Amino acid sequence: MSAAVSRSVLVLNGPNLGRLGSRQPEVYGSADLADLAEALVGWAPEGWTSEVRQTDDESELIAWLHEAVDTRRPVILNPAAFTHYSYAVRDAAVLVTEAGLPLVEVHISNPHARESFRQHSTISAVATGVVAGFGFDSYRLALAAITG
Ligand code: DHK
Repeated sequence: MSAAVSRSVLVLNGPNLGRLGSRQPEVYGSADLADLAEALVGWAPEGWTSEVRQTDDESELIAWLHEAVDTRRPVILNPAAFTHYSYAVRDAAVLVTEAGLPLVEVHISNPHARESFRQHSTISAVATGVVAGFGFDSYRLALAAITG
């Protein structure tokens, strides 16, 4: 039997998401990651917490996924552009789900309604589930799926 799953959710965000608030607001909205972290506090059920992180660095994102495995934390992952080409992030995501931990892939926009290069995800096939196209509500829905 595997160890218990933590109630502290890692909310990991990939490249350029540190620019939320000013980056293409017509696509990504005008709220930033601090607003997301605050919203997640309100969305978390009693006894659950979340921690929002962002990096433009693929190796740092992979290290955080390894950390999730080692500390048995569920993951909400917006891999941003890494979604579309990173086999290294995919391989790290597999470690999370194969450890019996939920990993929900999220996107603020709906990549399927955008450029063709965004319509392939290396992550989706190894994620527990995917939520896309609902703005920051994509994260709310992912949190609801994890906290059940
Ligand atoms: C964010 C990005 O930065 C893009 O590279 C993805 C995703 C879509 C989002 O909608 O959150 O294509």
